[in-house]
Amino acid sequence: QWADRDRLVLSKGHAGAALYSALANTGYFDRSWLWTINEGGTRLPSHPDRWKTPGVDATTGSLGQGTSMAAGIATGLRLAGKDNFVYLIVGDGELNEGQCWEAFQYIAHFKLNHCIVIIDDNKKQLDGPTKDILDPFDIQQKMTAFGFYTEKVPGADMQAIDEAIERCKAIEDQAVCIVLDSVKGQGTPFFEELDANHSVKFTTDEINQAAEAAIKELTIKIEGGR
Ligand SMILES: Cc1ncc(C[n+]2csc(CCOP(=O)(O)OP(=O)(O)O)c2C)c(N)n1
Ligand SMILES: [Mg+2]
Repeated sequence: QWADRDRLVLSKGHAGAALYSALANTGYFDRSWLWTINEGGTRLPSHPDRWKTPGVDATTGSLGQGTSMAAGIATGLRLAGKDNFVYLIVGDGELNEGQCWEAFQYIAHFKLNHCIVIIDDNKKQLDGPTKDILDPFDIQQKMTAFGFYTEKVPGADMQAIDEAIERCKAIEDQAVCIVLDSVKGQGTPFFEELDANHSVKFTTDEINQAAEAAIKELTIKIEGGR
C-alpha cells in the first residue's frame, strides 16, 4: 500500500506462479499460500488479481492489456510528480495483440522513461514458435523504430538484466525497453527441450529434476562470484 513503491505489471499474466513465488520469498505473504494456487477460494489465482494478492499491482491475463495499464500508471505517477518506476513485463507472443503497439507508441511519444518495458523474447507462445504463428520479426529493431532506447540481454542472466535496468534508469529523455533473449522453460533442460512446453503438469520426478537443475544453476552462479 506504500504510495512511493515501484510498480510491477506482469502483462503476461499466465506467469503468475513465478510472481507469487517471488512475492512469497520477499515476505508479502506466507509461503504456505503457494500450495493453494488455483484452488477454489485461493488468494493466488493462476493469473494475478490485485484485489486478491498482497504485492500485486495490476490484474492481468488478458494479453495486451497490461501494456496500457503500465502506461496509465506511469502517466499518473508523472502527473503526481513522483519518480517511482513501473516495470512492465510482456511476452513475445503477446505482441500479437495490437493493444501493445498502441501503448508502446504512447509510452515512446510521451517519453515515459519511468516505465521500463521488458519483453520476454522466448521465441515461443502458447501453441508453437512465434515466428510460425505470427512472426514478430526483430523485436529490438521494432522497438527502436518506435522510438525506444533498447537493449538486448541474455534472459537468464540476472546480473546483466540488473545492469541493463540501471542503464535504462539513467536515460532521461526517451522511453526504454529491454528485450530478454530467453528460452521458454529456461533453466530446466528437459523442459526447454519439450516442444509443447507452455502448460504442462509436472510429475513428482520432473519437479525434482527441475529443482535439481535450479540448485545446480545457483551453485554455478555462486562459484562465478555472483
Ligand atoms: C487476449 C488473450 N488471448 C489469448 C490468451 C491465451 N494465451 C495465454 S498465454 C498465451 C501465449 C502467450 O505467449 P507469450 O506472450 O510468448 O508468453 P510466454 O511465451 O512468455 O509464455 C496465449 C495466447 C490470453 N491470455 N489473452
Ligand atoms: Mg513467448
